[in-house]
Amino acid sequence: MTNAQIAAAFDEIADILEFQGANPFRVRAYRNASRTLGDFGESIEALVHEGRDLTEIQGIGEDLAGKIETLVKTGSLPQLVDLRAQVPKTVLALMRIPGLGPKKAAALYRELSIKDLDMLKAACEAHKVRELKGFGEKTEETILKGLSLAAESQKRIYWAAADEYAQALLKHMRQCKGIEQMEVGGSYRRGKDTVGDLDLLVVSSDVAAVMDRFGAFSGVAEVLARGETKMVVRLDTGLQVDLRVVPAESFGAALQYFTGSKQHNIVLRGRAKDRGLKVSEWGVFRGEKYIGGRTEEEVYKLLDLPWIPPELREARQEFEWAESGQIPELIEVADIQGDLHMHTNQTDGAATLEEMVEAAKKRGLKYIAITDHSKRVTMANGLDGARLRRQWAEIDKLNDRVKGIKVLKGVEVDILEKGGLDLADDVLAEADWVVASLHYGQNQPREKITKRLLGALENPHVSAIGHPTGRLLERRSGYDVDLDAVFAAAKEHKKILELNANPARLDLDDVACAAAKEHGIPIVISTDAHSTQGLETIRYGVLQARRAGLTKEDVVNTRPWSGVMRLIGRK
Ligand code: DGT
Ligand code: CA
Ligand code: CA
Ligand code: ZN
Repeated sequence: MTNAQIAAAFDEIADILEFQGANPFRVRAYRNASRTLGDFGESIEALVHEGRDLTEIQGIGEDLAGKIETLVKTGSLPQLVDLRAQVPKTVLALMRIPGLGPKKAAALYRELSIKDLDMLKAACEAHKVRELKGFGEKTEETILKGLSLAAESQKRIYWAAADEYAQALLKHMRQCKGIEQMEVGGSYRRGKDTVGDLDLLVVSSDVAAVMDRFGAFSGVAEVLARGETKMVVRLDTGLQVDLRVVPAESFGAALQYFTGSKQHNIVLRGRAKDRGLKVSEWGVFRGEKYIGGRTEEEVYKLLDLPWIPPELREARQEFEWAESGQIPELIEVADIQGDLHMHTNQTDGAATLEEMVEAAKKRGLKYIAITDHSKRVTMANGLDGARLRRQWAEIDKLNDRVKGIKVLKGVEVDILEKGGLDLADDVLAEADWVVASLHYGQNQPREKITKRLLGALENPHVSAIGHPTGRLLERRSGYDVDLDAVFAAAKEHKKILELNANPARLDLDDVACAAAKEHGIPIVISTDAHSTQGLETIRYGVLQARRAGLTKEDVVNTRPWSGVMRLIGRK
């Protein structure tokens, strides 16, 4: 059982409890557990099998630890089975519609007896939904959009979850003798934020052995097809995995082809045609004659191109860059020197200030900013000016004591529904680093949301905007915001925009990050960690930054803190 699966179980418990109107703090405990487990760096299954004490994980008490053990050992959780039985399955699907969530789904079920997606669509189209308290015309539109989003993006998983499966699968396959080369291609290799299925490529002289081993991977629910070179399985979580066994002289060509993207491949085939060549998953050919394809480099070289990093293969600018020898030197995790967005147990984080600092230091970070929530975020026990100043006093003391890392006095200040910030300017003026984020009133019209963000960008104390579009992958599209106006204001007021590395956010996304770069706006990649494990999510952010074509220079937290300070005009 993967960490993602365990996290999903707790998330589902939270959803159903919230749907039933349970105590919000109980709901929150399951949500936090889900996040902690999802971010956790080691295999929880392995910890259970080693008999380790799970309460050592931050935010996991006796009760949750017991549930995790049951889940890992038996594959299911009685509490979740019970809860599921209390709510019709089709109603559970309602909650998953982007823009809905458990609370709204409960209202629809209670007030309009809406029990499934078809009824929901009909009710929206008949304008019945807008008459409910707390709903409006805008909500109806959001739900309809959400319905089509859900239909087209069925069962895509976060890249982070795909990575867990991919690594487990590779580990499993390495036990198979005779495998000469192996790689997972597809959207996974391109680092796309969500992944539809995994595409595994193998070179081996013993195809049958490879396929047998593949079919024995844990969690394979069904073998959908097994042919001479291709095999397809479906895991019990619904994820599909395609396997292709190819000859060594085709490995580069097959890896190139099955890495995609489809659009990138179409351009590549066009280039081949222009040169009187043909490229397929089997190699590069002149007429019937094979002329190469053992490595990807060879494929690209035969088409007069340098090798192109997989993250860039989306038929955006990569061919232009490749032709002119200007493929950006993409940022790497090792370039990151600081992390400027994280929470402690003063608000909704699981770890203490000291634990976060210790963990960051262990990761080799040179500086971090503690950015707990401000008071508007009541559910997270957000800080008012007085509590914040007390935390900052503690940070001062900590900096005297702890060597090798600088801890910055920060805050994630809420951008209020009515506009303006949640903390007074005289408080913000004392901070080293201020992230301004919007958490409430996300359904406001475009003009209003944009105005709120522009207001935050105008505030002289704000350093950066956190998760600027508010999207949650597969859950809700971002709020309606004029990003061009945000870019223009960020440029004018010399502000930084965040690429939130949380695998469910990745916000700004790759396309928006590339646009920000065009506008000359620096990006900060931040984990928004809510536990010490959360600090590890930085790699998901870096991967998205690579897809945006960002280099070390484009990302502010690759610089020493003094360099960041200069950029935000602080002394
Ligand atoms: P996914 O799985 O939906 O997240 O996205 P991909 O990109 O992994 O797509 P997938 O698994 O359907 O196919 C893997 C790669 O194989 C894809 O990126 C490009 C290549 N491919 C698949 N079908 C076609 C096709 O019809 N034409 C071309 N040119 N390439 C294809
Ligand atoms: Ca795929
Ligand atoms: Ca596939
Ligand atoms: Zn945050």
